[in-house]
Amino acid sequence: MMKYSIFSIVRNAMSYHERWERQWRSPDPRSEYDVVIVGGGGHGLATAYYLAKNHGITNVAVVEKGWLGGGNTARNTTIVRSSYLWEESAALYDAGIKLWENLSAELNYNVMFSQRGVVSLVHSQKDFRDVQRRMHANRLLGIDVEYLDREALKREIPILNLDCRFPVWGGAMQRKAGVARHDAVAWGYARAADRAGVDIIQNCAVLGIERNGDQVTGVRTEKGTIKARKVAVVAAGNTTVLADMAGIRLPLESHPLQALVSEPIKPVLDTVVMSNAVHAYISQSDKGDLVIGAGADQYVGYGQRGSFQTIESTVTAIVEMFPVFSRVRMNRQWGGIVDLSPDSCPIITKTPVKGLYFNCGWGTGGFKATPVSGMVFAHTVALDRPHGLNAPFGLDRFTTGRLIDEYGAANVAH
Ligand code: FAD
Ligand code: PYC
Repeated sequence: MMKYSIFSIVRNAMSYHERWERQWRSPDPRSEYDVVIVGGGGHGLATAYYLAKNHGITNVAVVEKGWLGGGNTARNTTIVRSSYLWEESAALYDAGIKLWENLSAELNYNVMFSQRGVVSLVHSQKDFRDVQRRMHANRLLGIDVEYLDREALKREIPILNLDCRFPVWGGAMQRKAGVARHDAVAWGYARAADRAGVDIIQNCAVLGIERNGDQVTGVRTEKGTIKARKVAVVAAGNTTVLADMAGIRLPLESHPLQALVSEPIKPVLDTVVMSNAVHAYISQSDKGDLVIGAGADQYVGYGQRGSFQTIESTVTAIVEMFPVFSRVRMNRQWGGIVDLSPDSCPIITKTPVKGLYFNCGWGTGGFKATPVSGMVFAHTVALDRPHGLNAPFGLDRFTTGRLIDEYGAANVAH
């Protein structure tokens, strides 16, 4: 694999950039693998990478029905933070931030992780209590969240209109939080996994999960049957479709979640601003576009679109908080299908079918967890037992009642 560096850029400039290597191969599927991963989003590709890197398992295929990162991985608004309420989730997401901090160097791929801070606005006494509770819980766990009052907020974000329809009282800021480049994450993991010997098979939907009694034996795909000792499903909004194929019911609902971006403008916003109360959030990409997100559409469905009233209420809220953007034109709008679990936490688990594993339920917040999700899922699949970080996130919590309620901390997108 060609190492990316200033020297490779110069060398390739000499040949008019016509000699860059392909980043990964496109092999035909073999008849059998040790592990088949269903879903070539960030989580599936990261799982393949950590299976190879941490467990030496390289006889692996990632089977993707579309193209890499065409699911939620490249449809999301890229917020990375660890400001969750409960110990179990804060520990998981904070371990994720540590992986993000070294990811570009580790993958030799610029994932543009930018720790520009994420602020959650407070508009009422209720918001204040929620945010303070979460902030104190975070600080006890060593997570860097601080409260900014109105004056401090105005200094941080001069263009924020504090006296909008729901006046802003202040906000909780995590400075280590930020954004990353979504498709680069998928591509960086794909390139590194391919290098380790993983076969990445695109345009190949899984149509069935094959089993012999209570043992998984492989997957039936558009390109034929592929045998596997283990099948690891990481299919986000399509998870329950795959679970049905194996005769398993999972406590998930699939909802559209949408986002929109504006035309590029000069840099005016250097932090991410979220408001739980008005269900809107905004950041500015390195390219200059305003990246705007909304609350999830309340109906279930698989259409990657979303409803007009959500766009309208989101844009209204953004313009009230940032009147300076009132004449900016929006360029594109889209939806992704998110897999919402009852406690807004992921499910990273073995199943009653031996050799079959699911990693799902990340809902509106899984981009930030891509590295850590891949790392702990690879551990679960390789060793047939959870990593300490994902042990609390098994399926059994829905029968024991040990739910980890992160509905509030899941933030604006709910
Ligand atoms: P995906 O990238 O969706 O990958 C799953 C893959 O499985 C897809 O590529 C799909 O094609 C494939 N697949 C499905 N069925 C099959 C099949 N039968 N056969 C083969 N392949 C199949 N999270 C954050 O942390 N921060 C945010 O700011 C944020 N914003 C968001 C904004 C929006 C608009 C959306 C939609 C989501 C947002 N999220 C955010 C959530 C985040 O995007 C997801 O949790 C995360 O990307 C899930 O990654 P994944 O790899 O599991 O899923
Ligand atoms: O998890 O922080 C988050 C988030 C913001 C928008 C969508 N998800």
